[in-house]
Formats: sequence, C-alpha cells, structure tokens
Amino acid sequence: MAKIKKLLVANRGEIALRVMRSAKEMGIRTVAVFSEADRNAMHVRFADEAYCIGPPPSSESYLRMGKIIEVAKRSGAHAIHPGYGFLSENEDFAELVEKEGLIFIGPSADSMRLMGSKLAAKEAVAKFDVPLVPGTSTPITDIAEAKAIAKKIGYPVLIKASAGGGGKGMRVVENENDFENQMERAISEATAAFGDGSVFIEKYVLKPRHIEFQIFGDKHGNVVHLFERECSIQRRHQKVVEEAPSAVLTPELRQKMGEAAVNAAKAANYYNAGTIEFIYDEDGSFYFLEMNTRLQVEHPVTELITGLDLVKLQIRIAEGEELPFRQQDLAIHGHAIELRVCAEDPANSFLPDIGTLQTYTRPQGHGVRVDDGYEEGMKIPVHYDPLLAKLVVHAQTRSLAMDKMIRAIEDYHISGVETTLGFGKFVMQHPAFRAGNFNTRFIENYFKPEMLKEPPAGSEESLAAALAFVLHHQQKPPTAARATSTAPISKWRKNRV
Ligand code: MV4
Repeated sequence: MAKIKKLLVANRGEIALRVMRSAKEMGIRTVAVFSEADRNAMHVRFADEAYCIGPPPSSESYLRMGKIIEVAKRSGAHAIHPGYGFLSENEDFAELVEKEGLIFIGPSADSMRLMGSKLAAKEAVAKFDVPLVPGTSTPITDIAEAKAIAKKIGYPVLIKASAGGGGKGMRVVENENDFENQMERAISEATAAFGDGSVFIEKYVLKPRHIEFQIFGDKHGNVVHLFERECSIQRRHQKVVEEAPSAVLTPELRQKMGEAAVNAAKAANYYNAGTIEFIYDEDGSFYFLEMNTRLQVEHPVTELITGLDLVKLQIRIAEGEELPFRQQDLAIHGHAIELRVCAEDPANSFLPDIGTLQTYTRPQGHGVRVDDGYEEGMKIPVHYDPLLAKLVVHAQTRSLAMDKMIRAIEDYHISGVETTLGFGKFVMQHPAFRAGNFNTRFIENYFKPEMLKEPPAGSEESLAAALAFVLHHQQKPPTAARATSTAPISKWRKNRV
C-alpha cells in the first residue's frame, strides 16, 4: 500500500520531536507546524521544513484543521501524525485528512467517534465480554428509575457524563438523599460542557488502581496487546508517574486483562495504537472504563519493556502493513518507570510555573531516556501544557528501576522554574510506592507540600535520612563504624534535589 515519504507532525514540544526522530530513521522527510510562540522551538529546527500556522493560542494555531491540511498539501506531505492532545482525538479532523487524500496516522474516524462516547463504548465492548463496572450502559434520564438503580448497586455511586472522560463530568453521590440534586447538576453540567446531557451510573470503586493496556491493531483485523502500564500516581486526573509492568498483576491476571483489552479493541474494529483503561479493585476484579484513541504521553515505558518503537509501528500500520508479530512473540523485559517533569510547583498545589530555563542539564547513563522539547535559555510558553520532559528509566527489576530514577532525578538540574523532579524523588522513596502498595489516592493519602522542603544540613531529619540511606544500601548488618561513617552522608547531602 501507500508508502509515506513525507510526514507532517501536527504537534509541538517533546512529542513532535519524538515522532520526527522515528520518521527520520525510516527515511521519511518531516514537516513541522508552529505557532508564533514556538519560532525557535526544537521541533521547528529538527524538521526538514517548518511552517508558521498562527498566533500562540492553540485555537489560533495547533487546533486549526484547515490551515494544517493546507500546509500538508502545500509541502507535499503524504500523512499527518497528530501526536497527543490538540487534534489527536478529533474525529472530524481524521475524516477531513482522509477526505483530502492524506493518511491520518491513527485509528479510523468511526473508532474515534465510538470510543468518544463513553456510553456507546460501554455498549460496544459489553458484547465482546469485557467486564464493566456494575451500573448502566445506556443513558438514564428518569430520576426515579435512576434512583432505583443506584439503590440496587449500593452507595456510593458515580454519575458520569457520556461525553466526558478523563475525569471530566463525574459526580460522586454518597447517599440516596443527595441523589436527585446531584443527578440534576450532572445533567445540566454535561449539557453546558459537552452539548450532550446523557449520563450514566456506576458503582464508585473507592480505592482503584489505574491499569491501562497498550493495544495495536492493523488494517487486516489483527489486534495484539503490548502489556500494561500502571498510572495510579495522579493528581486531579493528571498522571505524574507511570510504570510498566504493574507491580500488582500476576501473569494470569495480565493474560485475562490483555485478552479483554484486545476484545475491546475488536469491538471498535480498531486499528493503529490505542489504550484500554481499566480500574483494578482491591479484591482483584477489573473493569473497563474507557479507550484512548491516540498514542499516549506514557508510551515510552511500553517501548522500553517491549523493545518496540511505537511510532514506527504506527506509521507502518497507517501505510497498510500487517502487524510484524503475533501475541506469542511478545514478552516483558525488565521494568520501566516514567516521571513527567512538569513546570509546576508541587509545594504550591502543583500550580503551573512559567519562566526561563536558566539551568537545564539532563541526566545520562545506561537505561536513562529523556524525551524533551526544551533547551537551556528557552522560555516556557504559557499557552500550552506544562510538560517539560519525560524522564524514563529502564532496569532489570522494579527496585533497580526506582533506584535508577532517584539517581537520574539527582543528576537532572533545572533552575528558573519549579518542577516535579523533587516530587518524583519523594514518590520513589516512599515505602508504599516501593512496596507496590498504592492506589489512585496516593497523593492525597501521603503527600504534604512541606515534605519537599530540604531539611537544614545537620538537622535531625537530614541525619536520619542519611542514616536510612546508608542502612538501606549496605548488605552487612550495620556496625557502629559503618553507621557513623561520614563519607556517604556528605556526598548524599551535596546531591540532594
Ligand atoms: C471511576 C472511579 C471509581 N469508580 N469509576 C477518573 C478518570 C476516568 N477515566 C474515570 N475515573 C474514575 N472512574 C468508578 N466506577 C474512579 C475514577 C478515578 C480515577 C481513575 C483512574 C485514575 C485516577 C482516578 C482518580 C480519581 C477518580
């Protein structure tokens, strides 16, 4: 089928660069688009050609479908990769791209439309034996009927908007007295936000873990999964730490969830890269929540444990090639962890912090990958999401990966803006995270902003932390001489982030 010789990347930042690197390795020429705020951006310099598509606000640049397609045609590009965010899950864009005779690197517009409606998605996957949270999978409007269902499921319940997703348009109802009021609000909010007031009800899983499966389909009906990623460390539905594989899945459960994920993709006649999001309950049950019809931010952890380049796969599949492997050819190698390095201040409610990257030096070494889109001296634009970089590590075991992440965080030097680096170190050192014993409430349960403040040198806290470090890293039982040795303590203190 159609070979792609020139690719337009309709995105910016780290993902635009990451997509172009793979294209370049495949001998595909690259076209960048950029807003006036990104004139000097790395993706613009990396591309073979670059075109300005408008002023800084996304709505006047990276979201302009017509303008982007016009650039694609003018530059002679054969295909468009949307990255994540922006137009990546816009089925009208996918449709328009193909109508103009270009290749959209992603699923069909029909698959996107189906999965964009949470209710349609639930109905479709239910027919393929995919487990759903107890509740409804059709829209519910009658309050008395809804109340009866909620009572049967048992409180607390969640009311979700069909047109929502990613945490948007959800309401928890604690008891029957609140139900009517909350349902009316949910409907009016959904109508205002999405122009679609359809809502449905689910049992509220109190301490879920977020476990998602990477799937890949080709245009010949083959679908495989590339194992799971666990993304339970989130704040306000923004993921901060992701890892693969999950610390809780047994091989048996992985196989069961993997099969459910493949079935969910088949229910949507899905091709290209997609993610099936499940919640995993304390009792070992799991439920389909939604499907994301794009390449995700956290895809590098899957690349590290499978050895595959997901962008190259996406491009081959868009060209019409068959998947180059079967499920039984795939295996998990080691453990990978990703930290989203965002220009945010974890000590101040994770508020976005804008400014100039005064110092910016990346960590290096075996098993350390940094996907970023900025360099020292660059200003962080206010118009886009605050992701500066993804720090991704790979090691033989989860424990070694956590240790490598701590070292990489300590070797990452950023000044000029506050970042989530110190928060990442807090997570990597936390006993609950280290034990794999956590859920989506990790941050609210364990994190207080004061915990990131550096204890004054020589204080009780800093000595206790240093002692804990020394004890943790020595094999023999501690002796007085070892525990009081000052050499590792001073080195450790010097390197604190
Ligand atoms: C839930 C849930 C508990 N019970 N559904 C949030 C994002 C969206 N994909 C669905 N979400 C949730 N749905 C039921 N029936 C809890 C969440 C949820 C959550 C899920 C995954 C990761 C982080 C989360 C944080 C808060 C709530």
